[in-house]
Amino acid sequence: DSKAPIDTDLITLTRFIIEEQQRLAPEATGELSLLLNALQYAFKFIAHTIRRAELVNLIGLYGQTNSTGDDQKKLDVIGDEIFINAMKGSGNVKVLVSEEQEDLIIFEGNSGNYAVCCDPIDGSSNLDAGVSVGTIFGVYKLHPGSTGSIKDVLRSGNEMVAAGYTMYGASAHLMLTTGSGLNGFTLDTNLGEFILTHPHLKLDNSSHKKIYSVNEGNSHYWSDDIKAYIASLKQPQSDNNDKPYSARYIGSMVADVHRTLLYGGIFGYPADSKSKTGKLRVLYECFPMALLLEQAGGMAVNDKGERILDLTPKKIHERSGIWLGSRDEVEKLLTFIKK
Ligand code: AHM
Ligand code: MG
Repeated sequence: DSKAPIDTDLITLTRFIIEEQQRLAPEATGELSLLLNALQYAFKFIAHTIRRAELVNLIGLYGQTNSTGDDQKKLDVIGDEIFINAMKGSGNVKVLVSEEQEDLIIFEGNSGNYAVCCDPIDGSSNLDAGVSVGTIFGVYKLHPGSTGSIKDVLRSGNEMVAAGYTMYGASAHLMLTTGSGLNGFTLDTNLGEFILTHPHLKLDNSSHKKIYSVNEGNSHYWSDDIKAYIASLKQPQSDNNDKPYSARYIGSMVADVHRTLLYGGIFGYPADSKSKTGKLRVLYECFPMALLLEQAGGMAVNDKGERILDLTPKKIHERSGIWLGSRDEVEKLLTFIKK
């Protein structure tokens, strides 16, 4: 056998992007490919910075609060700067929404045709404990003739042209969709390349134990429907070897969604009587994750059971309740909330 003992024909993210463009949109300008390249640079930079954080004293609070009143971490600020500079430097991005910036940013010097919405470091309350965090992003093409305005991002989730997240865990994992399926990449730190490791990822409904993922500390404030739904999951299940569901909640959306993509189950952060609009943000948390889940064959809905991607936010930092997971799990939830 002349085959080398290692794979010498790796599909890097750059190769994947070029091949996918040739396959799906040979007439495209390549602008989106360049933008995805700038995104992967930001992910590598953030991954590297998080790895070094404890050593170079980046852990802890920055001493300010961000637009939504959270305490900002030093790494939140640095991640935000890395992301903004990468998008500005790409030349392809005209409009940027960041969780860490109250107002949207318009790069006047860029002639690009894209708008990006991002949470540079999601789950940052977990950072000091070394738990996985991530960067979430959604990409839109500017409206025809637009030179960059808020209207380029306040639009239906269906209009996203790309979305994904990078989870900074034991390895850095990038999950990406440009609307034709979901593909997963793992950062090889020695090569400095994201390598395709999870091609055409689909949610598996069958092979794993049943999992629900929600901050149950909020259950006192939940609606009766949600209380009844979660209570039902704690009963032995005939389709789960007569066992109840397992509870798994990391408190870092990227990590909870990543597990849901790989193991199945359902993740939720519903609105409740205390947080009446929910916690997670539509543009850079709910929309990208909803698109990834749908591309993997799953579903994502809000508290009313409406499809997340059909929503149109009115403000850039708008929040929504969200439930996402495999199709059968979300459909079970719908029987409780659509009564
Ligand atoms: P952040 O963007 O300020 O980090 O907050 C979002 C995070 C999500 O990653 C996670 O799903 C959620 O907040 C956890 O909230 P809670 O601690 O209320 O369970
Ligand atoms: Mg955040």
